[in-house]
Amino acid sequence: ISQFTWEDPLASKNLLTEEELAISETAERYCQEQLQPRVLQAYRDEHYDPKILEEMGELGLLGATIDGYGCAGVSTVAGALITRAVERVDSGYRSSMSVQSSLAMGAIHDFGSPELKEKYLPEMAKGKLIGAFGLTEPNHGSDPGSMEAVAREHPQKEGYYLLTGSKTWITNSPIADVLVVWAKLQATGKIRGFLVNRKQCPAGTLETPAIKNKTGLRASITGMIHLEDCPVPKENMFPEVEGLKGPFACLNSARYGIALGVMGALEDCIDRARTYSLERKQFKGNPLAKYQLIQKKLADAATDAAYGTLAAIQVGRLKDQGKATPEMISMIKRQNCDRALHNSRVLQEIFGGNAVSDEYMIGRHVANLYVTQTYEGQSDIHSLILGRAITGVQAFV
Ligand code: TGC
Ligand code: FAD
Repeated sequence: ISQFTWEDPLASKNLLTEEELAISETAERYCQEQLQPRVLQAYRDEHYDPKILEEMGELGLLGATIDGYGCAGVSTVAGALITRAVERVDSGYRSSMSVQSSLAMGAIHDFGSPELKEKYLPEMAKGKLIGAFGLTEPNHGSDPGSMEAVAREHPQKEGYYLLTGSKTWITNSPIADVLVVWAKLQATGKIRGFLVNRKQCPAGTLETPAIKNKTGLRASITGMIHLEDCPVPKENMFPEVEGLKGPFACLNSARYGIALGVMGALEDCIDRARTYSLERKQFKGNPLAKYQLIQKKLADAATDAAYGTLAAIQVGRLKDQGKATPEMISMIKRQNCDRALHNSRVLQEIFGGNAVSDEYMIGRHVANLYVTQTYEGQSDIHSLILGRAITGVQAFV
């Protein structure tokens, strides 16, 4: 007879291959031994150590689902087990890794010319070159189709575009070597992707100031991208892809990684709340865990974590078979982020006043999970994507 395991109530491990289990263990060990001890100070100081990406690169954790170019070529589910391990420690660390792997490397891999792939992917897989992905603008977040960033033919220098515009809330931008920037080609009005190499930008044409004093995701670095007639060689424009489907193809992978990733943060909250409830005694020496209201909070959270994990594995399998639709990814991204945020907030109550101390770790997850529910499509935007698919009626405008 099988035993119920509170850490994995619906035995999701049974759905994983030997290779996936091994990758997950490697990632979990690295995260618990190397990242967990430094996250509290990093979050307090709002400091991101770029060496983390090099450490991840050495373990083969970056761009892990990409085949070739020094990447591991693992399954979609295995890639997301890595994000779950990282997010168990902190969503900010996962964010930095997701942008490197799914958004920057993913864009170059899916849409770059063979030369761009050879030139950038191997160094990015090692974490020696850091990537960023600039889609959101100060005036256009949920509606990136209205972006103002523009690329025009260089009037004097043949073979170059001049990029002008601003992007905001861009993970990794202050430390990025390689910035994937989406802008409208002036000649056609169509959105195109450009690889901006910081080293190739003349002084004053590219600025990437950090956004400081964040209330969440403080262990990652976030900034803006200001481009002022920045010359970019034409071969750095992604040759084939045009329109929003370029950035959204990359977002499908990143959103998928978040869907399983946030289950890691929620599981860490469950673990910590369970331990606390067994140790803390109130009323006649009883542990909090003895009280039914406390048990219900843990039961609700464990149920949502287990359901969310199974759903993510199912969509990951379909993705590898080419059968996952963007709506499926919207569904699991929305549901898992919403449930992780809601449950972490409820579990926070178990800690009483101690939840207010950052040393109990729970408040950091709650603050981070607000961000996960907001970026890569705020949950209500995913509701509208699903609503459109269900009714056939567009509700955005
Ligand atoms: P719509 O008409 O829906 O679509 C325009 C074109 O794009 C195609 N498309 C997709 N293709 C592939 N995958 C998807 N998920 C796609 N979604 C749309 C679509 O087929 C169409 O193609 P075509 O050939 O007909 O031109 O466009 P819309 O302007 O009505 O879009 C509305 C909406 C709400 C769906 C969309 O704009 C949206 O999802 N908004 C949310 C914005 C967002 O997610 N931003 C993310 C910024 S990056 C980020 O947050 C990184 S944080 C990373 C970290 O730190 O971890
Ligand atoms: P808005 O679009 O102004 O939306 C505000 C609110 O209005 C939301 O609740 C939204 O759901 C709602 N709303 C908007 N339109 C509608 C509608 N039609 N119907 C109903 N409700 C609506 N972007 C990048 O490109 N790259 C990154 O690396 C990146 N990293 C980020 C890191 C952090 C820490 C944060 C906070 C954000 C990051 N983002 C990044 C930006 C993120 O993707 C956007 O914040 C997000 O897409 C929402 O856009 P917005 O903030 O402009 O909100």
